[in-house]
Amino acid sequence: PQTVYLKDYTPPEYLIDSVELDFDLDAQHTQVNSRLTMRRNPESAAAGVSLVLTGEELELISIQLDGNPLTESDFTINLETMTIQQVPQQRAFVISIENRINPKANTALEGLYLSSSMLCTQCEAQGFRKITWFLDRPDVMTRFKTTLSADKTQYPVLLSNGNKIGHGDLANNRHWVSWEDPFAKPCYLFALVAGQLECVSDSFTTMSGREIALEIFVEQHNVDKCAHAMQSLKNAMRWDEDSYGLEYDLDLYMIVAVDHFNMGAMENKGLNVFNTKFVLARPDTATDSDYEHIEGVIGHEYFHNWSGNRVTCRDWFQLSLKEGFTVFRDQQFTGDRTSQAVKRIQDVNALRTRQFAEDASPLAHPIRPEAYIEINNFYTLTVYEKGAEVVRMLQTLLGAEGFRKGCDLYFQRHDGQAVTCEDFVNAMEAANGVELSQFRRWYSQAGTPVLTVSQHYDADAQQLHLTIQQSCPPTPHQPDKAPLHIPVKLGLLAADGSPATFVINGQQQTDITLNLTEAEQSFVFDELAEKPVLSLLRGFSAPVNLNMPRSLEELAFLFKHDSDTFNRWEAGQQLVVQVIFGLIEDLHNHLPLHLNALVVEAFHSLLNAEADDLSYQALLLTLPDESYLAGQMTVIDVDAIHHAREFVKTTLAHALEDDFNRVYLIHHRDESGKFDADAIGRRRLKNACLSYLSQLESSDSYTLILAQFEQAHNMTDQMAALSVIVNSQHPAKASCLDKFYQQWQQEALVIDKWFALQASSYMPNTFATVQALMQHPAFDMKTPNRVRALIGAFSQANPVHFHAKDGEGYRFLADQVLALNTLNPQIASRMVTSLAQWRRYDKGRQKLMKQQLQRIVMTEQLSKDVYEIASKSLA
Ligand code: HT7
Ligand code: ZN
Repeated sequence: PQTVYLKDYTPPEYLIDSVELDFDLDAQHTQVNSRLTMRRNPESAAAGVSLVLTGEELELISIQLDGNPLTESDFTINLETMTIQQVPQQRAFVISIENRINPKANTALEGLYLSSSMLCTQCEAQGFRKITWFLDRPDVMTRFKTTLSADKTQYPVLLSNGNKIGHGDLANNRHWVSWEDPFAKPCYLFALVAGQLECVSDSFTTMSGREIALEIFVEQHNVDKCAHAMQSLKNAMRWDEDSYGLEYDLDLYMIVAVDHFNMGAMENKGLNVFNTKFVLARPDTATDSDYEHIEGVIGHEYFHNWSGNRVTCRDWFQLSLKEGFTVFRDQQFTGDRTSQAVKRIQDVNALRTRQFAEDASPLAHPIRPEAYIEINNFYTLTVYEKGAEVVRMLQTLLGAEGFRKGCDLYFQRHDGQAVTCEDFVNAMEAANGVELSQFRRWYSQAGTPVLTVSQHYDADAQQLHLTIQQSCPPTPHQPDKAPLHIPVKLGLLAADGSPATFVINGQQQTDITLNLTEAEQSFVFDELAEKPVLSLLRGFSAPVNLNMPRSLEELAFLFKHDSDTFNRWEAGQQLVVQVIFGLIEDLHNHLPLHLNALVVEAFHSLLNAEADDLSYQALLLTLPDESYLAGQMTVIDVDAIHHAREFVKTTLAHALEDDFNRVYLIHHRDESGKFDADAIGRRRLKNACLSYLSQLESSDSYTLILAQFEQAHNMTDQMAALSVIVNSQHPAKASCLDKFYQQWQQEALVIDKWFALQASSYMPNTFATVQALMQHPAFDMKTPNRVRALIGAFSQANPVHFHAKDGEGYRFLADQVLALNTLNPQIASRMVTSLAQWRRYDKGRQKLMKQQLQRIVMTEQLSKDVYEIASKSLA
């Protein structure tokens, strides 16, 4: 397969000023008629007179140039393109094409496809070329007029981008609807939807007083699960006006929820298409976290209207320009709507566990990659989540006001354009009169930097000396790294836990952002009468690893006193991490395990402290994930990690049983249907306690858990109980699982939870359960949510069983990847990434994982998607 390089970018040779698309829709035989008004791009330096359009898996019916039919000698078609030998160079011309496609045969869910009984499209990144021949690249922006015709009974609702400009009836029970989008857009933002859909409507009045119609389209049985999505949309629209001064531009905003979707949602202009998972919610079917994710994803897609649609990407290497920025915006939004402290911890936790692993793997790449085989493989944690961290660092460096000025200038300069990450940084510089040349390295350099910190307190001089060295491990094609511009926020604590005042650069302060720009830098903090405790990298001000020796006492002190909510949580995590690694060493040396009393004491005082943010309190009580712990080990030992972590949890449960019971009972009440921060926080804290109590495996704890399962009227409590039951020897396990299935078998999203819970269980026999679930009538390889729930949960959220010593987990995954390869390459390649970390395991597992990767790579007719991930993993 061919590699595409950023360095080879050239402007398009031709432009498409407008396109008229006519779809004669049918599940198996859809005819597409397109009329492209084109001209040569005056900015192109290329000399040729031929026109190359992209198109894949299309059946040509006819083609004309300026109304004259072309014959076979006028053009050539291959697997990916159509080349028309000669087109006018000095004037506009019209290409008219008729072609046929088969949506039902499209299991890759890219282009036009069938989801349940509705037709829908997914065009990002390069799906439009599976609809018709076009210039399928984001820097070709076109005005679209689309007419859809279809059977009136099967497809009563016909939607596309922009405004509805006409409709009517046709013979044979067919009808038509025309849509026009007044904004020029790249074809990746094109969408159409046709089906038997119900519409939930509302409206929003913008800051300038315009009334926008809001419409959510779902299948009839889901109408009662749209209220939260609608409210989320209105919250997002208001938030973007208040926070960025950005107003919606069309008169209509539509969202359609579909069962079959490769990702979370898609920001098509005026017609978002969503995975049902990020729209549908009712208190009894969706958890509190589902509610928060829905609001976050609705916000994310809405925010793309400016950061992505009005200002889009020049080429796909610039993907983080829209994705990193939009993730940053949705993180701010969710933080404002819920708790900034909790949101930041959740985001950093995900980043450190998953993106840091990607950055340390053979798949590491900069947030602006330089080469790809299949662009769909670059919708990564690095481009999205690390990309958002880079935008956050810009905000930290420029201050909230400076950052906003930079955003205003960016939108003003580039409205209606397809631009680059460089343009974004340029706007930040110009608006603030600063120079960010070194900062730009974050866009081109892969890998997670390491900050090695040493400190020395000079009592005589009343000074703290701090030295920070930065380095970055090599990543593929980047053996040597240059120093980055890293903002490091810090504060100091006095012995009584209060903020310590210090003097730096002649100024008295209690916190500061240091600018690291060199490989090694030293800082002196004056006027410190006593030795302070350092709280470094507050708010996780940069996506780096810290290498800073700390005593358990110091961590326990910060866990109690740090005023920075992120670092307080972080101190608790590092305290437990150090203890767990001590236990892992004991396990390796066959020594008996003991839990350090400091940990028990820290958790005891936490459980007895007053708290106003209960969700934050629940996070403070949660032990680091096994996958986070794995990321900290040179050679990952999944069994020892699991054993040591369980030992800590069980010992805490025994030592603090009364505290866990008391806090559980204080917060246990039926508040189903209440989604304010207090009610959510109470559920989170109570369920954190329940999880500890379940470790006791006592008849009292079994009774408590079963009662919660049976009496729950909301999915958060029901799932929390079922989850601990599934991960225990609870005698009612089989009957609870069965009851849950019977209760929810009509709700696909709840059944996904049922699959995922069983696939991620630590209990023995899980692999056999997973194999049996593959044969379950409700399992379907063509439904990505189901595949993620079963195969994804097993391979990504069940380290102990996926990494079983005999390699059965790896073999199973490779079998499924190969089955998915032909059905849905995007989903198949996502599944391969679990094998990419093979070098991090012991020799025996390395060999077994590598064998499966090799087996995948050697398979004939491998998709580009799977080939790229598997071959790069082996490199
Ligand atoms: N911008 C959207 C990306 C997306 C996507 C990419 C490849 C294949 C399928 C896809 N569905 C959606 C989603 C987003 O980031 O908002
Ligand atoms: Zn996005």
